[in-house]
Amino acid sequence: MSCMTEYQPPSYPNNLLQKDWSKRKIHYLSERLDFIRKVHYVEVFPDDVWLVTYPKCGTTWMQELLWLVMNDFDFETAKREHLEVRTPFMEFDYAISNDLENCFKPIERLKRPRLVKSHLCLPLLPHQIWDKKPKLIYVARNIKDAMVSEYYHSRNVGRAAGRSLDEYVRDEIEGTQLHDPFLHFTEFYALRHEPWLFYTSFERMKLDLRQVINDVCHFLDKTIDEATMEKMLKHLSFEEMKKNPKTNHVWEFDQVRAKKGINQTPQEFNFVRKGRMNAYREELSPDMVSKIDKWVEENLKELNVSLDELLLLNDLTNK
Ligand code: PPS
Repeated sequence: MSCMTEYQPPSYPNNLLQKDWSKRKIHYLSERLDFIRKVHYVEVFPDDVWLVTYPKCGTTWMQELLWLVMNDFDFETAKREHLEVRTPFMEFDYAISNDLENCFKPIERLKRPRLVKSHLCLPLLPHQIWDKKPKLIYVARNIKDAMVSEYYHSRNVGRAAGRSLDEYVRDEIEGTQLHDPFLHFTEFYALRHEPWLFYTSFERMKLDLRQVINDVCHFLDKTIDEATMEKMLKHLSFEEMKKNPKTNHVWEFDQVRAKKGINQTPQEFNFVRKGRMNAYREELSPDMVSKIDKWVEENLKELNVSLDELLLLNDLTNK
């Protein structure tokens, strides 16, 4: 398992959230501290669009949606080029190359307006995000489904090392720095009414994708006609994305496997895997479900928010 260490960035988003940031524990991979220091100073443009999520919360789904909305619904290019090349994951290049000099080149080379993906929590993002306030989309998901999804992802890159799903999740709960995933969600949730930020959830996308597409178009000042909406709904459907080689992170996984010396693609490999809400119930043992429930409940109680609120399921009329 990767080793996390406590880390303090050079400055905090004091202008966004008023809280005692000195007490906010932040953890990052100990072997990547030089990288995370450099992220703080990454240049951000006012016309950027940033997609930020905790891992396995529906990033890829929203990424494809956003890229299409931002690129005049160019389905042809979307079907021709890998998603992660069209809209890079900021932390990816360094994880593969360990090259501090060039690791931001994939986002620097992008034609503006850029669409950038990141899994970093609010205070670890480039500080120009909170100064320039580019458009930012945040997608939350039930942490239980995200953890199960992460397990299968880890297996694909040789990280789960013979552990069962229950064992993996138990290790995550015990090893995760308490609050980390919850603070990731709650800090963006607290900003959900900011005009430059669009906060949604995997669950909202599952329940009403059409509405989310409409909301995103509105947020990005774009229009969509009914025929294009129908094409979007089909292209973004689970069935289509599952069989689309350009939305299954084939390009990224090939590099990860090459770096780790994994020669074979696992037979069951498919990044777009199950795509369901609450599927964790069928996969985890009842004991493990109650253990996670307790963990979630304790954390959210301290943070004074419910899971339904974080997933925007408490009030389906609330944007
Ligand atoms: S990552 O690696 O953090 O970027 O992963 P991320 O893209 O955030 O999350 C992967 C999960 O999203 C599901 N997915 C979808 N669900 C429904 N419909 C569509 N079109 C879709 N595309 C991706 C994917 O299957 C992963 O969830 P699980 O639960 O593993 O199926």
